[in-house]
Amino acid sequence: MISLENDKIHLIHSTGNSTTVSTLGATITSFKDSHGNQLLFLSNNCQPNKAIRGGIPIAFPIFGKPPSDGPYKQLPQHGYARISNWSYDGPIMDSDDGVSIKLSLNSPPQLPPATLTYTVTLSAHQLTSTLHVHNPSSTQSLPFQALLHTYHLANPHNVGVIGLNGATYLDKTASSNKVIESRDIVHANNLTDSVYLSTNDHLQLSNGVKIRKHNFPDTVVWNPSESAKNMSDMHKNGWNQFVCVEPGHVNDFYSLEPNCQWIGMQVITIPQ
Ligand code: TA6
Repeated sequence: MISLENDKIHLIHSTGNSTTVSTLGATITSFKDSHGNQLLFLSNNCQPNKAIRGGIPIAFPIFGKPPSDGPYKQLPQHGYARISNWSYDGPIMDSDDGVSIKLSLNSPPQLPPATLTYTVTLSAHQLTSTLHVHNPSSTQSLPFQALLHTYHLANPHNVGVIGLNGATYLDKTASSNKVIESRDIVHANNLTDSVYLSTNDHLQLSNGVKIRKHNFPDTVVWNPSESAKNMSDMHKNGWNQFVCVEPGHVNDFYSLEPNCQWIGMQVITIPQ
């Protein structure tokens, strides 16, 4: 079932799983299993006219701070997608096989043209997010970065990330030194801001949640820890309630050829 409530779209699957998508940034703000257990973190202090703190915000066409030069230098951190109002384009399907919707957004006029389509699909055991980027130009390539900034609801002291062992990461807490990951389970239980490069498309949280990604070669693991006390939209101790595992293409800019499409996907699977 699909129901609309102001700027929110609620999807409910026949198993009882549910998810909610806000048109602000096409941000998924809730994902509950059939028992009503919430799987995504959402701050109690989200602020109007700011990106939603939690859920699955979309970073596009840049990740992190804007470049010092080029067409994106005036953009806010993580770009415009997560702070823009997307259009709800209606249902794709609504059956036992899945409940799926589509949203779309065109780039602001002063930026390189891009047409974004975002589909969210809820099924018996999975939540799938798919970002389609279309380059409408017939002459110019479209440079972009893209990332799904996913806040899994979990205590980072108890739940870690499995599947990163052997990957090289940039430790942004230490001037982005390159480090090779030697841990089987990565616990982001203190200040952590690691950009893992060319990672495995199959990751897992140690609580059983599985993450599969496609066309997102990189994975960011982040916990602001106590530094989050300075974040006005993070509730007290919120940083001890999420594990951010963010599939993205962020180590460089992807160059989408004229009239071409790119698709990035994340599938979150509930433990059986
Ligand atoms: O996810 C990693 C990161 O790039 C961190 O460096 C931190 O800036 C985080 O994103 C949150 O960014 P935000 O703009 O949502 O406060």
